[in-house]
Amino acid sequence: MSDDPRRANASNRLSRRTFIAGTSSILGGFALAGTAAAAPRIARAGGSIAPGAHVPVLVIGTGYGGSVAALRLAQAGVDVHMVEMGMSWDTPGSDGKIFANTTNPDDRSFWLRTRTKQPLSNFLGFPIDRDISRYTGILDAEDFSGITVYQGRGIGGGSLVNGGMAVTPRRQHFGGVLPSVNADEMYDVYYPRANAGLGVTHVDQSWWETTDCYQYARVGRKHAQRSGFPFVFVPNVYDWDYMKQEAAGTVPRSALAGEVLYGNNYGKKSLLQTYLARAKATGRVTISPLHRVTSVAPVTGGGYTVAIDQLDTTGDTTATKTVTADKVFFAAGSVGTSKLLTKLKATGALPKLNSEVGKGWGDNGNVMCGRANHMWDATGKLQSAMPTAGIDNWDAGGAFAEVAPLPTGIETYASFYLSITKNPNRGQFSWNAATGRAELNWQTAWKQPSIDAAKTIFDRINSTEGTIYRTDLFGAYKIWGDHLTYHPLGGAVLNKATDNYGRLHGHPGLYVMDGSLIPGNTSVNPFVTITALAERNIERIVATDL
Ligand code: FAE
Repeated sequence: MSDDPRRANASNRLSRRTFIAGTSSILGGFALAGTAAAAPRIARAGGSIAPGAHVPVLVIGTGYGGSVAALRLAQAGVDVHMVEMGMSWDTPGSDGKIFANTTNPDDRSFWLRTRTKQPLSNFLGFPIDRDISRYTGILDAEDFSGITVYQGRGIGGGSLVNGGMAVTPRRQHFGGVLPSVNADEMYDVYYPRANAGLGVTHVDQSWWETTDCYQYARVGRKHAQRSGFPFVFVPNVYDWDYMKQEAAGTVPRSALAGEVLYGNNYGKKSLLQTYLARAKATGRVTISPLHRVTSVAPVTGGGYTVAIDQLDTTGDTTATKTVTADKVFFAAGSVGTSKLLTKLKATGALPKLNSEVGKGWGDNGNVMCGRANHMWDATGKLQSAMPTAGIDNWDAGGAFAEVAPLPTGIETYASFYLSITKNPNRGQFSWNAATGRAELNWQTAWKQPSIDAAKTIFDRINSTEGTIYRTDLFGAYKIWGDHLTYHPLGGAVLNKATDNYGRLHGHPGLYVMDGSLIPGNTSVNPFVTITALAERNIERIVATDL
């Protein structure tokens, strides 16, 4: 990065615009209840794919799987076009910032909603959601029966909104995560490659021990260790030098201003600064933002027809395009890819997909909770929005709990956790012809194993500390945030819906590259595993299929 991260980000934005034009945790958000201030508008930059165009490779989605595929294909000399339903997020709003703050969501914050749907819906018992204008904002809170699935929307996918926790599963758990994949290869080659490609590093622990902004995490460590739980540091993709400068007051604040759920204006290395920047540098990758793929069907003689809706920032379709591609990579995320494939199989567009499509979907066992600390155990007014640590009780109790921030700007005397748990329940997508929608059959009651696993940690900590659960964060007297996930996985599971490298059965030239390949759980936060698996699969595909 440049010595001046502000300048580096500005120049990244500029070059990103050219890139697009060339195409012809973690935590809950807080806001005061009421109506949001006048909504900043973001102009979409650049052109887009032309109707009737033919491309060698079309990638659906620009998150982790899609970005890895695009980079490696381009490096192998293949021209790639990426189609992304979200915006390009390259132009500041009227407040001078590209992204809204977590404490003050506006219409940039949510995908096509007229009221925010913050993961933490209440504070001190009061509802905190507010009215906003309908806009193609950055965080989609997509409602299915029994669960709300949070996902990033825009070029960069989930990397725009996530907490940057870059966790490699413990090796002894890998067989349970991806049983058909050679673990030696993953740990010797593809996890290191993914971590390097993503810019993953550890926080400077001597700084962490003293800085105000990680007091909440030190309290989390103290409580974990006093109850005998292993407390582990986890790496992140945030630029730690930038965070130190934020703490010193020499640069504009981002993680220390609570930015995360609705984007980070500085400091976080999203895919825009890593894989997608390198893809751009090849000169072979172009992107159409605000374009949503609606259909993929075989063309007689080879290749595929891809139907695409072009959207405006209210979500209305302004044009419908049909293009052709020799090969199509589904990288629309677990939900996006599962919904598309379920629809395409059921409606006969891709009739040869097998019966595994839509199956094996899980929530990575996500469940949230808060604990009320004693008044002498303050967690701090200033909290970095980037988590750095967790409580690992996976072996004994089936839970890995991220010590998450509550960056409200006030002292809350609360400890907050997102637990990833060993939850065996799996949902399935199916096509509802009457509504014209793909539906997921999840039930909120299926979170009970996650709550039980999380309780193996927090019941004991509460007992040791003489503390209680917070009951004011998810609704009146509700302890568990069991209505949501940040980590959708599965729906087109590796070696079931696809072969062991992501090739969809029945339709040569169609591939799956994203979190839908992973059967429901990764035992830790998922994006490093999604990236490493994509690195493994695309290496094989480049070697044998091109
Ligand atoms: P993803 O990144 O979701 O990319 C899919 C892309 O496809 C998106 O940009 C979509 O807009 C686009 N798309 C979908 N449908 C279509 C369509 N029909 N046409 C065109 N484009 C489409 O997929 N994970 C971690 O490891 N560590 C964390 O700290 C962490 N924190 C998180 C915090 C939040 C609030 C959230 C929401 C997620 C978090 N995650 C975290 C999860 C992580 O971001 C997620 O697993 C990955 O982004 C999934 O990567 P994929 O490539 O599968």
